[in-house]
Order: sequence, then C-alpha cells, then structure tokens
Amino acid sequence: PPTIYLKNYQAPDYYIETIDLHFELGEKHTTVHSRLALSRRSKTDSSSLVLNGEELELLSIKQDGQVLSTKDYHQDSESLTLLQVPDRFTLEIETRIYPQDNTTLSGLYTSNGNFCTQCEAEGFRRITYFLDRPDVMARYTTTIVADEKKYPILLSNGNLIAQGKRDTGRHFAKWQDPFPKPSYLFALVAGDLARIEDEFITRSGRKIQLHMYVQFHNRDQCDHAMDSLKRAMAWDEEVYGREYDLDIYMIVAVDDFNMGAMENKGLNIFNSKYVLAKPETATDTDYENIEAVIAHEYFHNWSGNRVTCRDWFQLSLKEGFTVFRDQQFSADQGSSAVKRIQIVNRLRSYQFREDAGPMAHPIRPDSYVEINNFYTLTIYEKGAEVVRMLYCLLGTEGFRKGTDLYFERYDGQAVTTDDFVQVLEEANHVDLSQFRLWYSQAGTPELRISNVYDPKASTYTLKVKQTCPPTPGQPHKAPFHIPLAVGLLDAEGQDLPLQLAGEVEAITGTRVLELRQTEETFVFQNVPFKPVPSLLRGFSAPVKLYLDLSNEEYCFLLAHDKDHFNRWEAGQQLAIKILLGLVEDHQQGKPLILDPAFTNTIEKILAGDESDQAFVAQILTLPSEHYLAEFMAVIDPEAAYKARRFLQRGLAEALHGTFTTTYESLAGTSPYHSSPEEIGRRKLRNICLEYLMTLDGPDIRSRCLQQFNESDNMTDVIAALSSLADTESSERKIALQAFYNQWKNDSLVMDKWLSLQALSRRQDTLAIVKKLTQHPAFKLTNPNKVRALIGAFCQGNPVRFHDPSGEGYRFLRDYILKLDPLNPQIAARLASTFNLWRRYDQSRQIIMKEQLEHIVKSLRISKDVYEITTKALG
Ligand code: B3K
Ligand code: ZN
Repeated sequence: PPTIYLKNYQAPDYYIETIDLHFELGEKHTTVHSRLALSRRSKTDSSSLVLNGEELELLSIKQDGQVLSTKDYHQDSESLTLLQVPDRFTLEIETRIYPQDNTTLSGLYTSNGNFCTQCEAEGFRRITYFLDRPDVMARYTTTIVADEKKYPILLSNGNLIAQGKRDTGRHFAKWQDPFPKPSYLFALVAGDLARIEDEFITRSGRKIQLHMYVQFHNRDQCDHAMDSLKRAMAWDEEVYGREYDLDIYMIVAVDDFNMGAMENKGLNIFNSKYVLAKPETATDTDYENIEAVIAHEYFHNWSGNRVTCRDWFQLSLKEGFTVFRDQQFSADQGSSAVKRIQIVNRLRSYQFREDAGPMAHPIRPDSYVEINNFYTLTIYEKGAEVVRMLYCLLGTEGFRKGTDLYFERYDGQAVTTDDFVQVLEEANHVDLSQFRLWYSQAGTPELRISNVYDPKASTYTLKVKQTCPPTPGQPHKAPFHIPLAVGLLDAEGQDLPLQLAGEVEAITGTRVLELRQTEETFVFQNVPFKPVPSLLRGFSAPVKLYLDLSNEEYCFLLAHDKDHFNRWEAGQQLAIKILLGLVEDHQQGKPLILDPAFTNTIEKILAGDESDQAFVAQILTLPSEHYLAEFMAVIDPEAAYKARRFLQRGLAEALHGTFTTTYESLAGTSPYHSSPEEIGRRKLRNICLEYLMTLDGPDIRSRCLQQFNESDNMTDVIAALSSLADTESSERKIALQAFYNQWKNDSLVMDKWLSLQALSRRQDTLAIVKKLTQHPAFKLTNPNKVRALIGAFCQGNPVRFHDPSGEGYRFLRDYILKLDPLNPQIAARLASTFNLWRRYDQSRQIIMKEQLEHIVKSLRISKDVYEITTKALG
C-alpha cells in the first residue's frame, strides 16, 4: 500500500458546491443516489476527475443528465475516474451497498438492527463516490426512505425540511444542512429508538432542541449525558464566546462503534458507553468520561466543524485543541488537581511509549499509510499538551484573543495547524517560530536540571539541559521552546519571591521560565537560604524531568507544595525511586524490604487534614506497572508487578489499622450522588479497600463481599469485585456469579465483568480469558467486547500478557488475524500492542517478533495492520 505525504498536498481540482443524497434503505441492500454540483477550482492540464469509492456497486452515472457508458469512465477498487469532464457540471451516481454485512463499522452499517454511519476519516467513500477529503466542503440535502414500522426514526444532519409517506409501508424524511461541511461529518441514522427531549436557550436567546436517541430499555439512562451537554453548551459560550448554530442538536447512542463518539454536524453518534449512566450500572469514572466525551463532541462544533482541517495531517488542529477544551471544561467541574493528575498519568504511561516506539510521529505527521492508525495519543493527548503550552505562554486573555481571531478568520474554512499558530502570534504580537517545532518534531524531550545554591552571593542557580531522543526519520532534533513553570520553597514550605538576575522586582509564586536553548542557566538572586525547588509545576510541558532530589526533599514537597500537581508528583517520584530499588532487589534474588520512612509518609497523608479526598486517593495510588516500565532499560513485567505488589502489601500490613479505620469512617449514606465530594469519598474508601485486600485474609474478604452485596452503586460494587477477582477464594466465585446473574442482559455492565477478569493478576488469567472468548457475553464483532476482554488482557495486564511462555503473544496474534477481515481498525489497535517488543529481554523479543512476522506473512492483511506490523519490525 502507498504512503501518503504531507509535502505532496495539493488542493482539489474541483469543488463540490451541493450534494443531494437519496437513500433507499433495504433489508438486503441499500441504494444511494447522489447528485453533485461540481465546478473546477483552477485550470489544470487534465480534463479527468478522480472520485474516491470503496466497496461500492456502481449502478449508473449521468453527467449533466446524459447517461455515461463504460468507455467514459474507469473504475478500480478504490476510485472512479471520469475521463472527460467540463468546468461546471452535475453528476448523478447510483450505487448499491450492503450495510447489514458491513462489519468494519466504517461507512453505513447496522447496529442492533438500526442503521448508522461513521464517516471519519474516510468512510464516506464507502457510501458513494465522492471527493472524500476534508478540504471539499459541500451543502448537503439528504432524503432517507425506509420501512415505516422498522425504522420510524430517520435522521441526518441539519434541519428536517420534509417528511411523509411513500408506497407500501415506507416513509421518508428530508434533511438539509445549511452549513457547508466536509464529507467526514456526514451522518445518517434510521431505526426504532426512544427520544429524550430537552432544550437549551443560548445567550442570544435562541431556543435549541436537544434530542437524545437510545434503545427503549435505556430511556432511564440519559439524564447525566443531557445535563453534561447543557453545561458544556453554557461553558463554551462563557469561556470561548461560542454559541451553537443550528436549531437542533441530536445525539444517538449505538452499541457497535469503533471509538468513543463522533461529532457529525448536528447529529453526534456515540458509543453507548459514553451516553448511558445510572448509579446502579455506571461507575464514577463512567460518569466523568461521559461528561468529558459529550463536551468534547459538542466543542467540535466550533473546533472541527465550523473551522475544519485542510487534510488529515492537520488532525491535531481539531483534536488537540478540542481535547484541551474538554480538559478545561472538566477541570472547571471540580477537583481540577485530580483531573490534571489523571491526564498526566495517561500521557506518561501511554503517549510517552508511543513517542519511544516505532510509530512515533509528530503531532502533525509527515506521512501515513492508513490515516485511521493516526488517531493516536500523540495527536490527541500530546496535541492537547501543545495547546496547553500555548495557553501557558500567552495567558488566559492572550489565548482567548487568539482563538477569537481564529474562529472569526477561518469560519467555514479548512485550515492547518500553522494557521492556528499564526493567529495566536498575530493576536498577541509574539514570535512562535521556534514553538512550531512541537508540531514537526516527534519524541519526548528530556530536561536534566541541576541546581547550586551560593550562600555568599545569595543566589540560586538552575542549569537546564534539554535533549530529545531520535525517532523514526528524525535522528537529530533542534531545541524546543518549552515553558517551565517553577517555584522555590522556603523552610516553612512557602513560595519564595523570585527575582532573576537583572530584574528589579521579585514575583511571588509560580513563574514560567521559557527554555529555548540546549543549555540554559537561570540565576535567582536575593535567595536568603537554600530553597527546595518545585519544577515543572502543573506539568507545564510534556517532557521527562530529571532532577535529583533527596527523599527528604520529596517528602517536604509532598507535604507543602502549593502546587497540587507537584505535591502529588513528589510522592510519585519518591515511590518510583523505591520501586526501582525493589525491582533491582527482586532481579538479584535479594529479599524485598519496606522503607519505614515511606510508610510514615503514607501514614501522615492518610491521617492528615487534606479535604480533597480524591486527591488523597490519588497520592495513595502507586505508579502503575506501565509507568514504572518507562524507567527500565529492559522492561521486566514480572519484577515491576512483584515490586509494586510488595510495596502495596507492605503498606497494608504496616498501616492495617489506619486503612481499616479510614475505610470504615468513609462509609457513605444512600442514595448515590455523583458530586465531586462523593466521588472523592468513594475513591479514597476504595483505595483503602484495595490495600487491605492485598493481605487477602478471610475477614477482609468477607468485608469486601459485604460491600459488593450491599452497595447501591456500581463504583463500590466494581471496586469490591475487582479486588475479589484477584483472589483464589470462594468469595470470588460467588461474587462473579451473582454479578453475572444480575447483569447478564446489560451489555455495558457485562463489559466490566469481562474486563475485571481479564485484568486479574491470577496465574490462570489467560486460561480464563480464553474461556470467556467462547462465552455468550463476548462477541468478536463488537469493539467494546474486544477492548473489554482482549484489549484489557493484552494492554492492561502486563505481567500475565508477557508471560515468558509466549502464550499471551500467540493468543493476541490469533485474535489480530481473526479480527482483521472483520474490522481492520480494531485489529490494528490490537496489533500496536507489539510495538514495544524491542524493549523486552531477548527471549520475549524473539517470540513477539515471530508473531509480528507471522502476521505480516499472512494473506490479505489490511493496510491498517500492515502499517503497524511492518513499522514495528522496521
Ligand atoms: N473525531 C472522532 C474520531 C474519529 C476516528 C476515526 N477513526 C471522535 C473525536 O475525536 O471526537
Ligand atoms: Zn475529537
């Protein structure tokens, strides 16, 4: 398959001003009639036109009303070429497609018997022939005709302009979208669904209808999503001055969906996991995710739809910015420190791995084989960090000036990340040319910082060195422009006034140093005594920080830092230091010993008076096995697991009494609330339970089973059940069975049941997972099930997946090959699990490599899987 390069970008030869679509939905197949008004953009030598199209049966073509014959066009599996076309003409194309057989979940397909679409990135070409690229923006009119009984609901983008009956039990609806849009934002839904209605009044007084469509039995699970939507709408008006533009906003929930959700204009389609919630079935994390994803898709209406991407290399233009926006929104909903910690945790555990692997790419990639492989943590999460740095450098007001100009200037256009940076520059009269390297250079920069205090001169000097490791195609990197937020603490833990050499006045609190060179020195003056440095506050840049602090200094920061993120970070770095020591001892066969100073620190936190309980819970959560692996030259999954488990157990033994009293004192009262305070309380209580359960005694097991039986909410039930699933006890069996009996008809809850068994660190987990693949609760064609069982095991259970026997690797290979013909996007996601194979020991490397080679050699693998596996071997 060919590689597509950014440097080869060319504007389209033709514009498509309008498209009239007509769908005849059927049980065996669907016919699609499209009428396009095309006009040449500029004079070119060629008089032909190439349209994209895949898996389409071409029924007829008319050019300006004249039927074309086979000698007027040329067809292959990916395109339709019209050999001779004028500068302006109408084109009518009729195609036949098979949505009921479409397991790729791209284009038009069915889920639970209802029709729905997914067109981003290149799914529209699976519906009809088109210039399926984001810089071709057309006005859409869509008529849907279908059986009235089976499909009473017929939806598309924009406004409903006509509806009525047709012959023999069929009916139709006609929708018109007044806003020109790229084809990836097209959507169609037809089915038998319940509608939940609400409304929102915009600040200019317009009334917007809000409609949510779900399966009838889920009608009682939309309140939280609806409430989140209204809060997101108000927030975007207030913080970015963005108002909604159509009179109706629709959200449809479907069970079979490749990712989280899709921002189609006026008609979002969601994975039901990110819509449906009630306390008995959804956890606090589910509630938070729903709020974030609902907001994310809503925010796309401006950052993505009104202003869209010129080409797919610009994906982070809409995704990085929109993730940043949804993160800001979520932070404003409560416990902002904890939200930031969760974001950084994910970035460091997963995006840093991507940056260090064979698929490493800048947030604006230079090339791709299959664009769906580039919906990555780098584009999304690192992309958001890059926007966050811009926000940090420009300040709240400056950033807003920039985004105002961005939306004003580029409304209705398809633009680039460079356009985005340029308006920020213009609005703020700053030069961001060096900053642009964040868009073109891949890899995670590393900062090595040393400090010297000179008591005679009362100066404190920070020496900062930045480097960035090579990534595929980029052996050398130029230094980045990095905002480094710093504070210096006095002996009481107060922030010292900061005055750099040459400055007349000092500033108290955090200040942002701007790094631009490979090596830089910052001298603070009038520093009366040696301070404790608090660097990279709030994680002001997506970098790795190397700074040697003593255990005492870490403890001091953990106790006192004004910056909540850095308080937590001090605890994490201390824990990493200890865990890496334990890893080494384990590898050398030495007995593992618990550091009593660390126990004391944890005890103080537990007994302390910090009121944000979610924050306390976060401090008590030890670094993940994944993040720990980041610090190992050769990843040893077994040692990482053993070390972490030992530390958990050791703390649980030493602080048994404190954990128990904290656990009991945090017992809540019914009914359930999803307020930040209540979420924090449950979180802290459940982390206490997790620690206690590592002791695996009969008393705590029965206490855990009691929590499982008596809780009125899924958060507490799942916490108990996950801990039990890790044990070899009769309580485990009882609870898993009871849970199954109660929830076997709720697909989303069954996903949790599958996941927590796949994540169990029990020795026999792979055998259990294999058995579960045959269970009626599992379904290979449903991405949520695949992620819940196979994804969870292979990506979330390192010690069992990386079993030295290689059984886990062969299991994964089998499923990649089984899935690839059904759903290449999901198969490719699974395949990327092997990306880090070179980071493991020799014998694991050999077996992982064998699996990759086996996959590459298999007949007819998709280009999705081909790209991932060949780059991994590369
Ligand atoms: N824009 C979609 C993602 C589409 C993924 C296509 N493979 C969801 C989102 O980021 O909001
Ligand atoms: Zn998005």
